[in-house]
Amino acid sequence: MKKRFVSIALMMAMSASMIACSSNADAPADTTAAGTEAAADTEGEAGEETGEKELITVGYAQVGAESDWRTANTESFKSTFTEENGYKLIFDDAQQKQENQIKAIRSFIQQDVDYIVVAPVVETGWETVLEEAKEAGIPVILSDRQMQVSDDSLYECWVGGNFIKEGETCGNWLADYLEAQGRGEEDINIVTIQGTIGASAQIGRTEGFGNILEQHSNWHMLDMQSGDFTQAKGQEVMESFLKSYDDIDVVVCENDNSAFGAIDAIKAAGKTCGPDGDIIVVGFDSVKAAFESMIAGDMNATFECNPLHGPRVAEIIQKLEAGEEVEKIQYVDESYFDTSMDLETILETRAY
Ligand code: GYE
Repeated sequence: MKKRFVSIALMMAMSASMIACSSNADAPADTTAAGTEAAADTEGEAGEETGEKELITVGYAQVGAESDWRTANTESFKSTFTEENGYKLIFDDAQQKQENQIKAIRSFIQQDVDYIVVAPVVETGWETVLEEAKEAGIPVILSDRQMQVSDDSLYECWVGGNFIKEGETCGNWLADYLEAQGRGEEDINIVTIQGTIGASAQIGRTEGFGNILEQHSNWHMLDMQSGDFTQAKGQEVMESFLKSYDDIDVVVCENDNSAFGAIDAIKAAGKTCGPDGDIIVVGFDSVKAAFESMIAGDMNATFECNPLHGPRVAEIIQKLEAGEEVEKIQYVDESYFDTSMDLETILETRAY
């Protein structure tokens, strides 16, 4: 396995030096030669092992199974990285614990996988294990959430949602919605059920919404607490908010599943929510169940975050296999949905 990586690294170094030497007529021919050599190496190795085309082994260190978004993300990887498509996937569910993810990455290194993909639970604390992967010559691709590392050559690239933008879209939506209701100047009491503290999706959404909050002196953030991106914790946090504050106008839930928990808590407390209710409920992700909740009149809006990263990561791996450059940071386009839209029709073709 490592032999193949060395060949690819060599190819990349060769093509980089060819680019540096400026364009000349020999360059394409040289590239082909290097490519053929690498391909021959790979085939030779595979022939010895299986007699068939060698599968690319990918270890995926997944966060957990905390939300509908996560389930869709896992499914996207499992249906993309199949043997039919030329891969062997080693999947690990870390149950939302960084220590489990670090263990999984170490085990991928031991198994000498070709690529390690990580959806990091939180942003910090990864340097050591990434250095171990680098020493072993295994490229690391980040997907979904980001990592803060002092040396960003420790990973190849990252693909995921723009969480700050999602938070800002949510804030701007709320401003327009209140304005349209003639509540633009009213004092608005807001609570936030945050995601897992330290996760990119929490950090970005809190920051993005905060950027818009700052522009509205009549908006008051009463409290922010983590619901860990789960329905059960979302419900617990909302129950405690409702006990502490009797005039909540808006609950910002940093994912749809925590919004579902919040809605249960609101109803259990004898209050109402949604477009005709006491409390405005917004979430992030735009999973199918959020459409159902909006159609039922419980939720007001959901800000999209696309979980279908399997094919995106496969494309990155194919580019790396071909010795091509990949963009370091790759954002996915996202939208939002609210009850002013034809949600039934959108739901019919919704992929997650
Ligand atoms: O919003 C949430 C999940 O990191 C974008 O993680 C992801 C978030 C997503 O648990 O539902």
